[in-house]
Amino acid sequence: MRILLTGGAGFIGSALVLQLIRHGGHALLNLDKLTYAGHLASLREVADEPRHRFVRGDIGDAALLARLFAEFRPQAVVHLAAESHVDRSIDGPAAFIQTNLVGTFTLLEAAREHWRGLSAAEQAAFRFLHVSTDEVFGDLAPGAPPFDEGTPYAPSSPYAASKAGADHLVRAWGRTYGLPVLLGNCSNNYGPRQFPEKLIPRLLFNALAGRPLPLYGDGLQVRDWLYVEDHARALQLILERGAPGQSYLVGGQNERSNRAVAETLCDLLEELAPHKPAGVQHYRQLLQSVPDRPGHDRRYAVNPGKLMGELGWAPQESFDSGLRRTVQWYLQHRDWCSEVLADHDPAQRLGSGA
Ligand code: NAD
Ligand code: TDX
Repeated sequence: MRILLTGGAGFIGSALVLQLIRHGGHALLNLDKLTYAGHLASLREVADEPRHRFVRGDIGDAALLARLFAEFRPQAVVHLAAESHVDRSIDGPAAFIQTNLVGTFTLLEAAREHWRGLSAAEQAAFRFLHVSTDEVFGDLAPGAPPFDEGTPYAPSSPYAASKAGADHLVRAWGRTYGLPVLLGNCSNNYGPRQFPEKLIPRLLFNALAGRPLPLYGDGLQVRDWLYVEDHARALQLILERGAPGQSYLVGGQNERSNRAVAETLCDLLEELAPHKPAGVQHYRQLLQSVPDRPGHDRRYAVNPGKLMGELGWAPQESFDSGLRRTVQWYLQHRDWCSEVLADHDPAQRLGSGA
């Protein structure tokens, strides 16, 4: 399949590019703006791959999209480009509205225009897969059953609201115009190549540099963690075998409090990075409570039963094995870390924890 993929220089996008190139004969056109969150260093493994072409550009640029659709003639679109960090959405929501809502609308219109020009058989085979989040469902009460495909939307943060709006646009383009759309709503991902603003890489980078490990509020908020390669495998399955018009919840059934995640990570670092920064006896001593995130959701949890039952997906990593692989990856890829941090904040450097 010829796939136009957006956001493929980001964390999940780069994992999906690797997955689609290694498994299946797909050809990819990877459109990414290279914001602070996108890095060509994350695509080094496909740098010489003829089936992968990278284009730097904005999903909100309608003229660029028209040209790319005409040239590449994609048989599918996989849409991951987004502003993805909740804290940034609280500090400055405008970019989230622009990319996640207006950008998704612009991409849908370009895809619809292209799709209208296809033969009936090509139209039926075409797919628009929108990559979304469990955060659209909002705060899950303690003890309540995990989210499923029927859970009503109730987003809390500007980020979550912008993703919820994008989901609604995608469904509307399916229902009103007949575009064959699919949605994947996934829980918190972790793994290699995640920018160190998100919980796990932030704690990891700070621990290796001997800096405090900030836990918002009481640290007892719960997230449902999934290793990023398991998400990439789920997305490939949904793309290749999902039924148009359907959404699929994706999650690893690994509910953990943030404090438990932080403590497990500290214990892994004791084993894998025993030479600690000056003044650090135990990584756990760096844990520090800081003021809570405004509007912070206490719990997310996902029931992936439909994806498992209908498409045969099952995660391959447990939380413990995935976290170990993640820490090992960061310790072995100091070049990636330095490059990404240098792009972002030259004052920050990784410590010599390994
Ligand atoms: P990320 O922030 O690591 O990557 C986003 C990518 O999109 C970057 O490469 C960035 O340069 C690109 N981008 C941003 N604005 C763009 C624009 N206007 N035009 C073109 N490219 C643009 O995000 P991620 O964690 O990889 O998330 C990918 C997708 O998956 C997002 O849609 C996100 O909402 C969703 N998601 C993420 C998680 C998670 O835990 N990280 C969970 C569920 C769903
Ligand atoms: O320093 C921190 N300390 C802390 O306690 C950070 C960065 C986070 N937290 C808490 C907030 C959350 O309860 O950890 C939890 C996870 O935070 P994030 O990594 O910011 O993720 P979250 O807000 O849960 O959103 C993520 O999962 C769903 C992704 O960023 C989204 O893109 C995805 O849609």
